Amino acid sequence: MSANRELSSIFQKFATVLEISGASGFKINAHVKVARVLEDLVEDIASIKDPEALPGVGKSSAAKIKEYLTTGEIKELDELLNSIPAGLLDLMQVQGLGPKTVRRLWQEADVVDIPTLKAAIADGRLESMPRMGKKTIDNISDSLAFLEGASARSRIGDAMPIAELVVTTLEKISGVSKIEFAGSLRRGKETIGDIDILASTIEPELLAEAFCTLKGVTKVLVRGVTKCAVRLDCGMQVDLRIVEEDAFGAALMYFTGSKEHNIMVRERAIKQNKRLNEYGLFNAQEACVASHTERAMYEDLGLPFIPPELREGKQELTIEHTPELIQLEDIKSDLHDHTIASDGHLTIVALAEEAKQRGFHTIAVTDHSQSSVQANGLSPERLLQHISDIKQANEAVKGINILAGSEVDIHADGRLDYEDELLALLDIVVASPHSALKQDSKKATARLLKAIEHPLVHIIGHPTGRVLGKRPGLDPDMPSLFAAAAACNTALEINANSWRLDLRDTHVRGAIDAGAMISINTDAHAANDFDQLRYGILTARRGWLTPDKCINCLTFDALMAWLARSC
Ligand code: DGT
Ligand code: CA
Ligand code: CA
Ligand code: ZN
Repeated sequence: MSANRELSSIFQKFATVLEISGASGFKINAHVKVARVLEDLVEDIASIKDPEALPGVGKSSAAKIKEYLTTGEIKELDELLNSIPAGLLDLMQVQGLGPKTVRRLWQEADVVDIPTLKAAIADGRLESMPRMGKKTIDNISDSLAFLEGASARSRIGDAMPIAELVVTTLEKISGVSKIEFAGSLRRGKETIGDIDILASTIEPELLAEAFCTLKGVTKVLVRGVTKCAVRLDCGMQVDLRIVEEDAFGAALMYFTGSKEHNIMVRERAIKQNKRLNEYGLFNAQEACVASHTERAMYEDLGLPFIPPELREGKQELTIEHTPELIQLEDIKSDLHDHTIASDGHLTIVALAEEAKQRGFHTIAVTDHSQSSVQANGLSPERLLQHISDIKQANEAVKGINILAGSEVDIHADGRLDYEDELLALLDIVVASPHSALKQDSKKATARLLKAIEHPLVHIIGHPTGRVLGKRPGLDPDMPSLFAAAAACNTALEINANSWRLDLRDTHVRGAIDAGAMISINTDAHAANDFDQLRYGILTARRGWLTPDKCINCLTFDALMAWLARSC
């Protein structure tokens, strides 16, 4: 983490702890403001001599910044943290609990951590608190249950960079000839139980030593010359299996899984009078007929190479040819992105430059609409000004097309957050649900259908509004949405942000089977959000998406024609 971001999150935490402690609103806001300034700061804070010169940073905040940069801590924050029960901060992870409520729970119901919160719900203490309705308590219970169910697995956005770092670190160890990650991560699942790494080496002791002493290892669970397992400080477990180079393909296939896929492939081998395991594929005479590469293994079984993302034990063994699944390089545009006009961190021009660097021919500026107050959504007047600013930027920046768009809220009843006359002025309209995400399935279906059928809507953004491990989102009747999207030629988004991945893999499959078009977007609020595109691609591939069904793969002219489609 850069010093800017690290400090920004420390000031955010400072503000939270102040609020829990009952500090004045003025003091809390001052800390929130500094957190924002630091997050948006382009230069490295460590290189700034006098932080007080930054707008929004006062004398005492500047002193804290300096203290942190020189000592690595802020004494006042440490003292403050020591003055409140440590478990109160854990409560902040419960969706729907903010610092104000946490303070009330602590002061009025003796709640100090998650276990005492559960006890307080169970024994009725919460219910007896003034201004604490049954609905609020039910929401807290739901969030607690969701938090528990989700905590065992990690999001792919957290696991992937760790696995890649482990692989790039270990491939430099002397003797290592092959190393790759396998398991659910290689299959691109949205959450990962543990990271599985496979390696071949002529010096297993050396590799085991390097693995067990990797940075971040807090516990060595297994240490041997064929298998090691460690726990990292982030809580994730990493398994390493050291296999013979000759059998790398067989081992990679086995440990990539899924278990269900392995079972199906093994049954196929048995029908052919062969035996399949993690060491190879063997014929009736026990001679190894394939083990080097996965491709050779599948070929000998009479199968095309099956991309890891399809190996879920579904219909993947029925394919005759390897499908040309979508790849990162196929994406030529990003059609859902934010700027400083709403809650993004980039200007229109900076956003366009980022998109250009990534080889896109088009970027759509789709800031939030008026009802998204917390995201600084644009009033109709501001949107009109924004459209003209975007058009101006489009003239000024060469080598990329900038579309004027909006991410317009879909209200609970399906109405859109701007009048049609205003929406008609835009190049592109992404309509997304942001609020009322707990409405029942019937209402959610009607709501989304109305948006899909709206003639000015091009894309439905993050259709369910789920956030992994935090909230389940809407639960509409997906097949009827897919059918409507196909009929109206409205694209459904795969929001590539690894917190969302919405549509999810199984939805993508359903949508394209129904004939709907897909759009994969990063929903970028900052430059590095573009790096999340890969997770959207993995999700798309798990849904068997090919580039011809994705509007982000169209050429500029074809995209403009698609946007102008009548429906
Ligand atoms: P995860 O870690 O829960 O996200 O999911 P995976 O798929 O990575 O599962 P994991 O780590 O337990 O095992 C890695 C692979 O090893 C798995 O995908 C398939 C293979 N494997 C593990 N246990 C078995 C088994 O009992 N039978 C078969 N056929 N394969 C197995
Ligand atoms: Ca695994
Ligand atoms: Ca494992
Ligand atoms: Zn957005």
